[in-house]
Amino acid sequence: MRLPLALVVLAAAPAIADTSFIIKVSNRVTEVHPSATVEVWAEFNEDLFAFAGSKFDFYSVSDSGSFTDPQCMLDDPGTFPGDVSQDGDSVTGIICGQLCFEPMECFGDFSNPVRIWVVTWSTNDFASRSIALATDTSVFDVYLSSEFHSASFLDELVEGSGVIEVGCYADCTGDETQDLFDFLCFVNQFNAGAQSADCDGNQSLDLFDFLCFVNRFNAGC
Ligand SMILES: [Ca+2]
Ligand SMILES: [Ca+2]
Repeated sequence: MRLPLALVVLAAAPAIADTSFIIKVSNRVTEVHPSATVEVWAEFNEDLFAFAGSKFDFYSVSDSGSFTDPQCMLDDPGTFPGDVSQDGDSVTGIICGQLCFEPMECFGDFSNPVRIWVVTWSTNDFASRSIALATDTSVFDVYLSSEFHSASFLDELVEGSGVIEVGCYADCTGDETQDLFDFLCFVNQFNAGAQSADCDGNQSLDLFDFLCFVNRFNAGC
């Protein structure tokens, strides 16, 4: 049986990736690791050439921590890392982009997804909670081809969302109880080489981190 042409074309079409912001959080925030690095990545349809630029605001739903040191990771003189609000809960007016004009050389980062912005979030309140993160975007442009024609993809953009987990270090599972599963959680992180397993904060993972975790567990949350 022959399929109608339209169906054949549909079946052969490649999957279209989301045009979206992705938010990555480096670690759970605890008294041992009181800050986390938060990254915003831009992802777009793989048929397109490169990320061109964006203007957005960045929010957390919390008044118990704050952002510092925002940085646009794209190396272009037209970029602006944003203004941290007085309460530290948001960064507004972020502009990150990479400009290319023919016939100039273009020295942009043409990765997809591409890391475009980084900020540090920290607190001195380690009560167990989840901090919601979100982008609010007014410009999102992508280069269509290597000839550097860009177009807005704001209508297709999926805004970024993420979560910072905060809690007591010894409650590794974050369920607000201390039990055997917290030891298993720590061992898993240790075996995975996670920064969060560096209990004594000396930038290496060894037996002393186990002893440190046992001490913190015994001290309680
Ligand atoms: Ca627990
Ligand atoms: Ca260590």
